[in-house]
Parts: sequence; C-alpha cells; structure tokens
Amino acid sequence: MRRLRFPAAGLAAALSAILATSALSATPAPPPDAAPFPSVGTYEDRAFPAEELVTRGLACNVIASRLSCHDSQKQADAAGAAESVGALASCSPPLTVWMASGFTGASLNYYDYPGWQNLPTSWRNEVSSWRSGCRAGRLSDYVNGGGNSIGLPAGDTASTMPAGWDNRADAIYRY
Ligand SMILES: [Ca+2]
Repeated sequence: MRRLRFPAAGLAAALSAILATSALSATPAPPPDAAPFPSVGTYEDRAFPAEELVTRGLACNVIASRLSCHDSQKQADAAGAAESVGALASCSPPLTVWMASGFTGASLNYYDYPGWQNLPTSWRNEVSSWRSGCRAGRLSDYVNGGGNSIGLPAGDTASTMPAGWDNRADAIYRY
C-alpha cells in the first residue's frame, strides 16, 4: 500500500480545514427543509405531474411521500386506509386540508409524520378548512414552517379558519 505524504503546506491547509469544520459544527444546524411535495402522482392508475393533479379539484393522499389522487374524499379516505401500512396505517385518519371552507373543494390527506411538509405550489395560501385526525398538526404561513403558525389539536376539525388564517398556510406539520 502506498504511503500518503503531505507536503508541509498541504498539511497546514488540511489542518485549517479540519479546524474550520470543527468551528462550523459548534454552530447549531438549521432545521432540515420540509419534505418536498412529490413531483408526480397517480390518478386512475396513470401517472401525472403532481401540479397537474392537485389543480384538478381532486382528493389526494400523500403517503410515504407518494401522491395518489381520487375523485372524492370518500374514495381518497378508503384508498388511504388500504395504501397506508405500518405506523402510518395505525395512525389514521390523516391530517386533511381543503381548499374551500366546509370541507369542500380539492383536498390533501397527509399521512406522513413527524415533520414539516410543504404544500404544492398551487395550494399555497389556499387552505380554508381542516381535519387533524389522530395526531395533532400545525400550519405555517411560509414554507418549511416559516413565519407564524397555528396549532391543530388532535381529533379536531374546523370548517372555517381562525381569523387571519384563511388562504394563508404554505406548509403543514403532523406530530
Ligand atoms: Ca402563506
């Protein structure tokens, strides 16, 4: 095996790089970015770009970072119960958000937890009602949990948003 030799200047550079790394690691790491919204999804057993699906007024599931969309909330809930496995299945119903008040309009069922999940672009500043399901949740004004946020107690629903929160959420957190 060939022995590695560091010229003096190279060794100094390596040492200072190590020291710089140590100094950086002492700084608290920023929180990881929220899970990106899936780029593709399925509807009637065909694949489509996600943004195309979520602008069609469908009821969609996000399970293990996979997107599948259905014609009605009832169909999405039934498919979600069948598709979710393990911990995700044991923690159903999911956190659901609707684009319109009164649990109407396009919807997204989020099964994954814990962590922030950014809403798809066409959904930002659109959430107008929600259902938290078996886990508590949170909605934030900006992506990645940024800006102000509101807590959603477990097992709760709201057919309209609290003052100042209609059409405002950009990301959700499921605890
Ligand atoms: Ca917002």
